[in-house]
Amino acid sequence: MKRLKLIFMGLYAAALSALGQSPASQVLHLDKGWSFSEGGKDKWQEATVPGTVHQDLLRLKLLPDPFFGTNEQQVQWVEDKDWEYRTSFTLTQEQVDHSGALLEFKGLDTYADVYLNGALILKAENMFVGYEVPVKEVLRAGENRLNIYFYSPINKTLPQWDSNGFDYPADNDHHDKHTSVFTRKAPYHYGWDWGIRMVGCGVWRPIELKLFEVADIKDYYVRQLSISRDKAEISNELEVYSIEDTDTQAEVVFTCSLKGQEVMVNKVPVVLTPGKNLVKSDMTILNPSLWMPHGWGEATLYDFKTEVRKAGGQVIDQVSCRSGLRTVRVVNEEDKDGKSFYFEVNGIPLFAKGANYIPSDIILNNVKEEDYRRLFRNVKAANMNMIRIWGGGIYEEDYFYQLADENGILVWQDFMFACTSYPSDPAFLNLVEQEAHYNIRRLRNHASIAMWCGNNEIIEAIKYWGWDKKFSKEVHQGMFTGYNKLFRTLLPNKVKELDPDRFYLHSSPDSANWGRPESWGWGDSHYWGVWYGVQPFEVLDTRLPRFMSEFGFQAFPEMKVISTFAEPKDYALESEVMKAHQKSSTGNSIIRTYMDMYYHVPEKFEDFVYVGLVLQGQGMRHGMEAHRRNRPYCMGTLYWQLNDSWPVVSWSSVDYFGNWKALHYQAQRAFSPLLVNAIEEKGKLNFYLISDELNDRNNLTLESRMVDFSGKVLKKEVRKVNMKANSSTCVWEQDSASAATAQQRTDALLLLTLKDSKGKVLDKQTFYFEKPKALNLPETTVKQKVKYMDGACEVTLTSDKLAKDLFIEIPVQGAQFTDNFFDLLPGESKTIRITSPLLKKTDKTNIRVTHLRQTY
Ligand code: NHV
Repeated sequence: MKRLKLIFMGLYAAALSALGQSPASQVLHLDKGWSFSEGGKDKWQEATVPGTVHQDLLRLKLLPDPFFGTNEQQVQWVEDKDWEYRTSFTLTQEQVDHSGALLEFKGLDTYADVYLNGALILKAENMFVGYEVPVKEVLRAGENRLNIYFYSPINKTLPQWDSNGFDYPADNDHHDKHTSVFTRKAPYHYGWDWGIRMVGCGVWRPIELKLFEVADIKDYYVRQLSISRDKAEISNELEVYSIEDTDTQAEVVFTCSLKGQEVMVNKVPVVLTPGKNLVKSDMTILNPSLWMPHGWGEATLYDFKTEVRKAGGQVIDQVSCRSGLRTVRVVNEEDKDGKSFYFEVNGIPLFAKGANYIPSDIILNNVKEEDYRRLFRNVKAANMNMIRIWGGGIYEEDYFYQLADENGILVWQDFMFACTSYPSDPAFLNLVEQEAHYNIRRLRNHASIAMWCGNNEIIEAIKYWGWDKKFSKEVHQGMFTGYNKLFRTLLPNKVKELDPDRFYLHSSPDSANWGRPESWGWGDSHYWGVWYGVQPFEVLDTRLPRFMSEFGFQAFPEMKVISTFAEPKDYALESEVMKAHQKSSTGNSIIRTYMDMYYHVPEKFEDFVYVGLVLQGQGMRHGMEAHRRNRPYCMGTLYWQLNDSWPVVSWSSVDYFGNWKALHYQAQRAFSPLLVNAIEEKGKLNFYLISDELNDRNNLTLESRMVDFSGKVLKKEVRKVNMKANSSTCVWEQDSASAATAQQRTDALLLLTLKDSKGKVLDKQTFYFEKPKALNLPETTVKQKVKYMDGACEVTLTSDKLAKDLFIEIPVQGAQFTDNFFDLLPGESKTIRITSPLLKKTDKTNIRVTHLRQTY
């Protein structure tokens, strides 16, 4: 919901009064003149608001760069201090004469006492809610002082920790006293197995002063009652709060438009009674243009606007929102295999392709709109249609969901609870209720939001993570009781009350558990047998979920990222600095074990980093393809994890600086809307065609060409094939034994090309019969020709022999490559365009090319 902001300008006011109107409301942004001090020290320095205390301390060089070396330790003292923020602002007599004044705090992190002109106006205690405080009585003409006293979230909750009787099992909270569970603050601030610990505080979202007359709009809900291709039935539901003592005659105008053209206008006469008023108005939109997820068509958005007008026409308040018309049904029903889990969008089953999203930065205010735009460009480029906002982070910015709406990316929205049990006393439940109320109302108009989920892995944890042994029977039993209060009662009731058309899942996963085969057919699944269970990637072919909501594998970020936090002397897996950037205690040894299964493990650190990237990409790709191949049994795959919140070794596919790891390129390939996929299963070599398109494709040709690593074509087979819409079909099978000889298995590859009847290539994939370490990869020199330009360069690569998993490296963070981590085929010439505003023609930036055979 966006408020139309009237910026108070003399000229504008004069123009309005000439029309017999006066500006009814105005919004002042209180983002200037801030300073901060350690609590009680009275040593004030300039502050940025919105922002966080870490950001301010860093700007003033009072903290070392927390990402560098082992500096994380040097910044921990911040969490034990209180911090004060203050500013002042000036109001004219005319401004204070408005009969309504609301101070809106869109996000305070977390425990804060707020004083306006010396009066305590708010005690905040939840990072995830916005507060609205009526301040008419406290404001004055001239200077107004606003002071915010933030308490150390650690010290604030230590008494609770002391009296609790047991330490909560929040192992990602990197402190021996797990206080994070008591505080409604982003869990990942306290550390995670990919996260730096920086428990800060601050005004993390804007503060606005709204001055108005008569009434203000508290909420605008565009409820989609029923949507079909013929018509959309909408209910406009408005909550207006009148500050008048008596009834006010008014008119509410609801407008729906599409691309600037009005589609529907409803005018509703109303009598606003003092206090809260609800205004409802139904709308029917004929032949609506439906919102489609990425890959299925346009993500059409309608503009909904509502104005409350006084008799006489003067606008009292107005809000607008953009929303797409669509249906999303989560089909989670018992069937012969257990319990299905899939999304049906506009009546059509959707195979969900995507990843799990964590907050983009440990310092949230570092994330700019351009960063979110880049994130969604990356999501779309990898052919995704869904992301899961995982429960250990934050409820994202409005802008985030706006981009998801515009780009056709469905959002699986967790509530912010992850991997530990939580308190469930009345005070805590009350905080959670406010948080659910605030965020459901804030977000429910977004077409992109596909479902709500109570938490990440908590029911699984209470049942299976050994807490029955770690805690007394009574405590363990209490965890179930508390769980039911929070996730099976409070949150679903809030969703039912405020967003009744959306599906709620109490936890992800709901019942499937990777260690229990009998549970695999039941709902969504987090399969961690790959990685934690050190099982080969091939198990993903058969240990199939109904919907994979998490599976993952780590890799180091590439060397240009490592070099931002480590010096060459630290380039060793077990150096202090590298260990400070590897938060998974078993991570390095797991990577090495897998590398040994599939690759020659290189000696050199730089090569280990490179092969690790290749390993992560290829292994995960194997899983994504298995999941797609096995639709409709399995109907989605969201890998762990999309992004990073600082430079670190992690499961991400895009690193902190926006560089794609090999995994992101592999996701792009594996998620291709039309995919050719070969796999050896039970003595057969099977060829699958997998389509996410909504129309069949007929009269296609599938060519399988066997090429040895020097480029000699050994075999060529061409088949006429059809590709069924929105499905996976095995179109061709061969006996493995006849498909390739023993020597061909190690010395040749299959190049699979799918073409339409006009010869246009629809997809192209390579297939190897053996693991990389069993292949007789040739030594070869890759020749490169580079064309430098401002903002871009083009590299043309050729090689006489196969150069497998070729990686092009340039020392520019966040540069975009049209392709990378690919197999350069013998004799092929491939041109890659690299773009970055930092590239200068005259710099002749160094371009390094590595391929697998060079690492042993
Ligand atoms: O460890 C990687 C990720 C986490 O960052 C994140 O919390 O929800 N991960 C692993 C698991 N879930 C998640 C699976 N957890 C277990 C594995 C093995 C035993 C117990 C738990 C994400």
